[in-house]
Amino acid sequence: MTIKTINDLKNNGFTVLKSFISKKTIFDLIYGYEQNLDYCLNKFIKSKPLPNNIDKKYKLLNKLDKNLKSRSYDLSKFHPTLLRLATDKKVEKIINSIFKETFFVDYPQIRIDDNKNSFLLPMHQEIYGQMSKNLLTMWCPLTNVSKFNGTLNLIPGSHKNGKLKHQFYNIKGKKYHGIQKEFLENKKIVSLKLKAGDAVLFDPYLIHGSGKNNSNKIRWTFVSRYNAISGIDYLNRKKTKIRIKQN
Ligand SMILES: O=C(O)CCC(=O)C(=O)O
Ligand SMILES: [Fe+2]
Repeated sequence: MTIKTINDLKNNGFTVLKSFISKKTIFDLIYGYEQNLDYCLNKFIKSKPLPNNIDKKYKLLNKLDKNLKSRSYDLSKFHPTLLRLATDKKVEKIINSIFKETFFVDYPQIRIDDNKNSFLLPMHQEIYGQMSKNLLTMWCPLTNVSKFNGTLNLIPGSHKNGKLKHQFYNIKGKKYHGIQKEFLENKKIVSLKLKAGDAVLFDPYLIHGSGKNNSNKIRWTFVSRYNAISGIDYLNRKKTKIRIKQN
């Protein structure tokens, strides 16, 4: 498995680990978020029962109080279930087998993508804003994903061109860092079709972004980043900030 993983990463810039996350872990992550939503919804709804699934709860909170929905989201990355998965023994083992050196865990998060498509990331390279040039991102769908209901879009092999020029794009009133359009010309974008619990590990220079969700179910995704110590300029250059600048 590790040889295939390493070859895939080298040749394609990403690798898929089938059924990497257990059903129990997925349940715990979603349930942790659901309790966060329940707490917020209970501020508004005292008498009637809450909706019977997490998608409905998220949408209801969004309708009742967008700001509170955003605040509950801000807190979600600190939930123990996310920190536990990000530092899971199995995850640590595979990252160790690739890096073979000390690394740091950063930015565990849950993504929530519904068909409003308000948070789609344009095609980008992960490297900007991270700590190490030797970086791996772990991207795990918690629901089944496809081109139809939104997924990770990527250009296989695109990591081989190294760091490419980015710019800021204004999308739905928000500023997003994305690759300059010229690098996407005549490139074939692949939309990964995966099952809940599969995991993708990818290279910091792989061009990737968000696929649109056209379904009425939310796409729930877990993401975390692993920074190998040898690629961290913060330890080598006095004037360098901890994160690689977005420019
Ligand atoms: O899940 C997605 O839509 C893309 C996630 C991504 O590229 C990121 O979080 O950096
Ligand atoms: Fe990304």
